[in-house]
Formats: sequence, C-alpha cells, structure tokens
Amino acid sequence: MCRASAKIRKEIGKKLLAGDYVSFIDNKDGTGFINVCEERKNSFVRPPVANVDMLLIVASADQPSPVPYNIDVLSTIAVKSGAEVYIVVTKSDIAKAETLAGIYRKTPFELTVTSSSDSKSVDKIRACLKGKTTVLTGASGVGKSTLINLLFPSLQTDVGELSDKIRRGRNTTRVTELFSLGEDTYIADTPGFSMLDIEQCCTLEPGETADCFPEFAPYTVSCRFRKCTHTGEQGCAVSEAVEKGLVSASRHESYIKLFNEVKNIPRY
Ligand SMILES: Nc1nc2c(ncn2[C@@H]2O[C@H](COP(=O)(O)OP(=O)(O)OP(=O)(O)O)[C@@H](O)[C@H]2O)c(=O)[nH]1
Ligand SMILES: [Mg+2]
Ligand SMILES: [Zn+2]
Repeated sequence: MCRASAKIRKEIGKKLLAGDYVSFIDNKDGTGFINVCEERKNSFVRPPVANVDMLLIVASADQPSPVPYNIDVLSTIAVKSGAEVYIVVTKSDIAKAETLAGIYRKTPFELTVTSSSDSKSVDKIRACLKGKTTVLTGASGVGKSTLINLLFPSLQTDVGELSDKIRRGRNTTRVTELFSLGEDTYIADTPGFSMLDIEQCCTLEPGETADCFPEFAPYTVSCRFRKCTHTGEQGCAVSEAVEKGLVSASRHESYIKLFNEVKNIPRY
C-alpha cells in the first residue's frame, strides 16, 4: 500500500490516478511512499484513469437499451486521447444485437457481439487485450463486470442485480480499479455512468470533432467547401456517403449533435 507525498501531488498538479506509472520508496513494512509520477500518455476524468491504450466500450443489446450517442461520445474521447476503441455489444441472448452492431461495422473500431453464454467471442476479446491497459466503460448494468469475470474468472469482480440498479439507481462497481493480468496487461473495471458530461470529459475543439469519427476521413477531403463542417452543407461528401450507406446515419447524427455541443462550450 503506497501513499503519495504532498510534493508529488503538487508537482503533477492533480491527483494520482489508477494507471499512473510511479516510483516509490519501499518502507520495508509492506507500505511505500510515492515520490515520482511519470508523464502520462493520456488521462480520463470519468472514469479517472491514466495511460489508457484501449477503451472497451460496453453496450447491451437491451436492458438497458443502448444509447448510440453516448457510445459515440466515449469513442470520440478515446480517439482524441490516442486510445484504441473496442466496442462490445452484450446480452445478444436476450435481444437482437444487429441494429446496434450494424452501426459500428461501418467504423474502423474493433467490434464484438457477445453474451455471457458465448465463450468463443469472449476468447476473441481476451486475445485483443494482451500487452495493453484497457478500460471498460459503459452505462450501468450493461455487463462490464460480468464480462471481466468471463475474461478472467480469477478476478471475480462484483456483479449486481439489474432490478436493484433500476430501482435504486445504484452502481454495483463503485471504484475504478486496475487489475494486473501479467505480461504488461491491465484491465480496469469502472462504475457505469448515468449521464455523460462532454465538457468534463475532453477538451475538444469543434474543428477536431470530425477527426474523431475516423470513418469520415476518406470523404472529408472531397467536400465542396474547404471549411465544410459536415453538418448539412451543400456538397458535403460525408452527407453523400451517409446517403449511399457508406457511413452510418446514426454516427453522423451523433457527430452533428456533438459538434453543436462542443461549439457551445464556453472557451476562455
Ligand atoms: N441475459 C444476460 N444478462 C447479462 C449479460 N451480461 C450481464 N448480464 C446481467 O446484467 C446485470 C448487470 O451486470 P453487471 O456486470 O453488474 O453490469 P455492470 O456494467 O458492471 O454495472 P455497474 O457496475 O453498475 O456499472 C447482471 O444481472 C448480469 O447477470 C448477458 O450477456 N446476458
Ligand atoms: Mg460493474
Ligand atoms: Zn463535409
């Protein structure tokens, strides 16, 4: 168990996070004193974690029903932070997963449809985690802890009753915890969120938003106007790609909503 000195907390100007690389003085009694925190590759506010290689966004086919916009805000934050995106659609045993999965087949993001009784797809996800620090995120009750337990049965994180969550609006997982899986592999379970606050989550400029939707990239160069915002201008090649079914309409709708939200964030 390590503690951080006041000096180090002042030095990094913020709290230490799960995922920080630190050095510590060993007190030789099972405790230690953190005296160095390495520069971060990236860090997230919610969940509070640093040095993330991959954000594994978990959404259920149903119960709770998926909100594509929230998934797209999370993937935007990940892309902006230089983290890979992996989308996992859970609970395919109780609802049709294709409506949701179909949206993401037209993105370069890794995608897996799974359920707690589908060990094959769990094996595929496990193979993608090797050597990375991965953070699971997604709404409360989608099955993040269940998935971690299927991936790594030795961890046995807490799984909650869905009825309990809906009734009391309470998260089963309360803290962000990073588990070591050997060979430079780490995974973090996080509490699900009920609402996303883009302002808190990332410092995105309106003009950068389209770059965080990587499937737009082949088209943005062909828009009629050089300063096209891809939000409905004449001759927008992204809108044309949506009409042709090359880009998901749902992703484009999220983009427009997010672009407008980002535009309205007060900047100083
Ligand atoms: N039918 C079905 N139920 C599932 C599946 N995965 C998880 N569940 C159930 O969904 C409920 C919530 O699962 P959790 O793993 O606790 O969800 P969580 O995302 O960790 O929730 P928080 O910790 O509150 O953020 C539990 O009752 C699970 O048994 C699945 O693939 N199919
Ligand atoms: Mg949980
Ligand atoms: Zn355009």
